[in-house]
Amino acid sequence: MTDNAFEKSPLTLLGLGAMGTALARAWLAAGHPLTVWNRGPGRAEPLAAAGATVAGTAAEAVAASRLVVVCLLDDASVDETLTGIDLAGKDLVDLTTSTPAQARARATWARERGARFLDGGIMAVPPMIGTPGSGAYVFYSGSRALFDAHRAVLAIPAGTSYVGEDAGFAALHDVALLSAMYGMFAGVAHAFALIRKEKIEPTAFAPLLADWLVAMTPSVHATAAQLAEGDYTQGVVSNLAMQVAGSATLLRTAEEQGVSNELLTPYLSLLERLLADGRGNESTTGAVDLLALRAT
Ligand code: FVH
Repeated sequence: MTDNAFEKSPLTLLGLGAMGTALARAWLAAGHPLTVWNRGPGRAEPLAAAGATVAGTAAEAVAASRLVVVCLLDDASVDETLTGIDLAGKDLVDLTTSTPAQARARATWARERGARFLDGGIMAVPPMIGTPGSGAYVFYSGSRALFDAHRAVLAIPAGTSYVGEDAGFAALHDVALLSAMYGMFAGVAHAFALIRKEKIEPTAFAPLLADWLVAMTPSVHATAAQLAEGDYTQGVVSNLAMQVAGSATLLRTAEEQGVSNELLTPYLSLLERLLADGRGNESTTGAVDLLALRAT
């Protein structure tokens, strides 16, 4: 299935929440015939006015197109919506946030019903969808054939990044990036808490903090290189022994400022364990292995 200047490929979208509506608007704006369905009433009307065909049931919506995109609240709602619907011959793209295991199970479930399956992890918020230059993209994993067949239409709302045939990989990449983001949010919360009671304007402090975080991002690549080499002493600038010694100042400053250390201590205690293990000349990369060991 390919796009050309005269005939845009049709598709179906199930789920018209904030994200589903943004996706729908992007496809409609690009001229793709779009059939939509939403569980509750009201959300489809503005899209009908923009040219969408509104299906009365999920089954009707699925029957309308070969390419069926699902963007619902969670995997349970996908199950509730699609159970009992004929999916034979369909290309099912699930943009609902799920865990890797849920995505793999959904891929098997779809294959058993005669459908090709692609899972997606959306790296964007709704206003970024269909907005050129916003940086929005979607991780995809699962059927490479499905991805190749519909690549052009999938690329309309956001960029695409195919990360492998393993249907769980899109969710895994999505969650890994989101988890790192929450680590950053935690650090930002701690930093603002430290200055909270002082005569320091948060808005004056913000650019200093943002610039510092940007300056530190090359450490992501340094960590990756050390993990790939298996040598955590390679290119170390600030070794673990120095960092653990310095962390006492971080903890004490928080106490002086009346700030809880509850966000900081879990990470610092991993570094202390590495130091106790005689790894003071390494970088902080060993924390990755401590976390991964804990999970097994
Ligand atoms: N919005 C965001 O910022 C994030 C960005 C990253 C990706 N997420 C994920 O996208 C999925 C959809 O998110 P959303 O923003 O569209 O979510 P809502 O606005 O809350 O809409 C939820 C839709 O799901 C429908 N729904 C809920 N439960 C059921 C069910 N049991 N059966 C059928 N449909 C169901 C709901 O329908 P209704 O309440 O209007 O009837 C909405 O269409 C999500 O996985 C995010 O994690 C968004």
